[in-house]
Amino acid sequence: MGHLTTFISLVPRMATDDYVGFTFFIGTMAMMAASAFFFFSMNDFERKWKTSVLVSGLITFIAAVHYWYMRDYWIANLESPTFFRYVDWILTVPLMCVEFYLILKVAGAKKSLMAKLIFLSVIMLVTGYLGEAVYPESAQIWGLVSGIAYFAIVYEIWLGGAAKLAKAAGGSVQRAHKILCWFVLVGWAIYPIGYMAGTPGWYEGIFGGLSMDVFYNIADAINKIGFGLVIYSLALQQSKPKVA
Ligand SMILES: *C/C=C(C)/C=C/C=C(C)/C=C/C1=C(C)CCCC1(C)C
Repeated sequence: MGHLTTFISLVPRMATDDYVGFTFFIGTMAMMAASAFFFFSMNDFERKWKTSVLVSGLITFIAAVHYWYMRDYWIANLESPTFFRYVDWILTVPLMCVEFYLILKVAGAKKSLMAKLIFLSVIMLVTGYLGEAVYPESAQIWGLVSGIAYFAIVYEIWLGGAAKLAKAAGGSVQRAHKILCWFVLVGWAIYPIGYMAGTPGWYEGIFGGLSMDVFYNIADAINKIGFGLVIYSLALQQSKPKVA
């Protein structure tokens, strides 16, 4: 009996109102399932689109691995896994920038567009990390700098060079680009809300004490899986149907 009790106590106890833990578990499973879906479907497409769908799968796979760690970290410490969170983002967000480049290549997108978006995303994430983890007393200033980099990304894809390329590409590429733009404008805007819910500042308390990680987890599921599905359906439209 003694042995049995020891064994049982190794299984973590989860509170039924632990929404952070709940969304970490769901998030892990969703990212794993999405990765399997993208990886297994990738060979249905022509070479060019295969790469795009592969990148969709890499984004959700990298997230799945980090969610696995974050889930464990949360269970063990009931504390925000900030380190794993940002390692995940610093890998996956630049890959999302790569997706913009890959779909706009048909209209002649240059590597410099990709480099610009990646550069802005790194500024956005590094300053966000500094505000969240290193200098929380000046979280508002770091958050502001991060927000400016975020708006520069939004500008580039909605109105800047990427927008012009999307227009030149026309058809289903232009439509997919537009949907990705909406993801960045609306879906990505959930992150600064999570940041405000979890860092000190004038905005403290306006999010009703909802946990930062709940915002981040919901946003990740929407953005990573949704983004991937937009790419998947574009690849589907662009590939000739396979002869049965
Ligand atoms: C898959 C992960 C994604 C798409 C993560 C995106 C993260 C952001 C858009 C974060 C933005 C932030 C701000 C705009 C200001 C406050 C600090 C951040 C890093 C939360």
